[in-house]
Amino acid sequence: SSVESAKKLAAYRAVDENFPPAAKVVGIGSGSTVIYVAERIGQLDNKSDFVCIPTGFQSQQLIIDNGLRLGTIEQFPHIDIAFDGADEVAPNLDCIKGGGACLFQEKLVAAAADKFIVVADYRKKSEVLGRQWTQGIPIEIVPNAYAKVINDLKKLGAKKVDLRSGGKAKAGPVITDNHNFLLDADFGDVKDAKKLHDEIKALVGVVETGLFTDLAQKAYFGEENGEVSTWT
Ligand code: DER
Repeated sequence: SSVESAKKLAAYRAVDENFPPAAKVVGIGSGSTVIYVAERIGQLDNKSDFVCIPTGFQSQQLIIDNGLRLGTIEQFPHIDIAFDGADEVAPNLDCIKGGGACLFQEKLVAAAADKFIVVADYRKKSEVLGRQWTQGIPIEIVPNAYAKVINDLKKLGAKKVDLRSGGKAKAGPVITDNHNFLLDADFGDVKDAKKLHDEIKALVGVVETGLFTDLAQKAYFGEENGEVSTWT
């Protein structure tokens, strides 16, 4: 499909243009676009020169499946470059992430990286966060705080807050790789992502938000016409 080829185009171009020859520690994100990042890095002939740090179980499996060396963030708390997908990207490179429920370790790796590159298909480009991604801002919380945090988010202005359900995959709420729950909070257009992040992060019970601000240096978008565009 044009979406899948757009993801691959963005991922391959991002790796080809940014992978440092002397890289020692590389962050690998989660989701379906980053699959192509791991695939492209797996084609490098100096694979034994660096370790890859996962952002969850799926990411860890990507590293293993592509014959890459697996490291932990405990061993390598400083990361040279990290690649990850996003659910939505604004022109200033603020992102909404967490559609895949991996936002905590994704943000930990992105924050530990000298360089953080976002790879996405054309659907993720947005004028204002919250306009293309209408499923709400993913927020990781400590499980027993969910009722309180839902109330707090509504007081902050959220129009709707859902405890993310496992759907057909699992009765009851999604449990993250960090053994927490996820809320999806709809705040409509997010004009100031940093301000909203700070307000949400301050709520007792919140572990981390899917608002990624001041983290990405560059975003690669695979376009429907087979081109790749970038925002910096
Ligand atoms: O959860 C995330 O932020 C992931 O990066 C994911 O949502 C990216 O989506 P993708 O599967 O479209 O790459």
